[in-house]
Amino acid sequence: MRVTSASLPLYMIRIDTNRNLAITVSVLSIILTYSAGILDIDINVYDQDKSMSFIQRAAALVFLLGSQIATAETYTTDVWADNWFSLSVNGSLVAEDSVPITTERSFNAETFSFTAVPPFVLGLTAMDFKENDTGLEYIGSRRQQMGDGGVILQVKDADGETVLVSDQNWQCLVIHRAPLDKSCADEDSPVAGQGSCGFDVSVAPESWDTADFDASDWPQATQHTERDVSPKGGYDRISWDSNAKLIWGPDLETDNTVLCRLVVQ
Ligand SMILES: [Ca+2]
Ligand SMILES: [Ca+2]
Repeated sequence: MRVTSASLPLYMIRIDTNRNLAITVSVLSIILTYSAGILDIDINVYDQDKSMSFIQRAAALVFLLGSQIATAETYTTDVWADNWFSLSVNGSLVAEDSVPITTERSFNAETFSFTAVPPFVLGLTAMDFKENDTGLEYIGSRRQQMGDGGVILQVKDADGETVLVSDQNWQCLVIHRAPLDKSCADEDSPVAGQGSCGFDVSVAPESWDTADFDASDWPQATQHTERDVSPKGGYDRISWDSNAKLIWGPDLETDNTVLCRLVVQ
């Protein structure tokens, strides 16, 4: 095509229109894919033989997103932890304790909201503070001790109804246990891995907080009494549902990091 001065503006408009359309389609597909990721929608499940055109896939994704957004619920959650927690939904982090675990006496309650479409998986990571792999704190001082943990959670729907709580229906896997012999706490110079100060540490299993993970061999959570945990620092600020229980691994003192999981139908 011979571009004359008269046809140039029209030509440029056409290029711009095509480019804008391409940019719009690209941006739209990024937003759709991102939204689908948040809502855990995989369009490939519906287009396994990849026979749909781009437009058909985009239209199907819009439809699926619309139906999912229509059923998405907003949940308000209260958590109190000794000493630290994080919470994920289907493997995506939704909240993290705002007080670092290294803060002395980091006992605090947190209230936050998340949006999810049932069924979904809640993954609660909870940690008791320890100075090192002895599992002890205040090492070398007169207060040298094992320290103890405990976490409680309740979730309310948009109407303010409590829809789930922490209790023995959760499953909790201990991934940091120390010391293996409690007499370690009485040693003058406790060293991790020596004498009574053995430890049992493992990494969090891959995708442990997603629906595909098989947690059938995980133990149930252990419920602990208020008397045993003696919760403080923000615990009384929350009006806890009577069914919400303090949970942890079996041992409040030597179980230092626990992964707790619940499938919400
Ligand atoms: Ca503690
Ligand atoms: Ca401990």
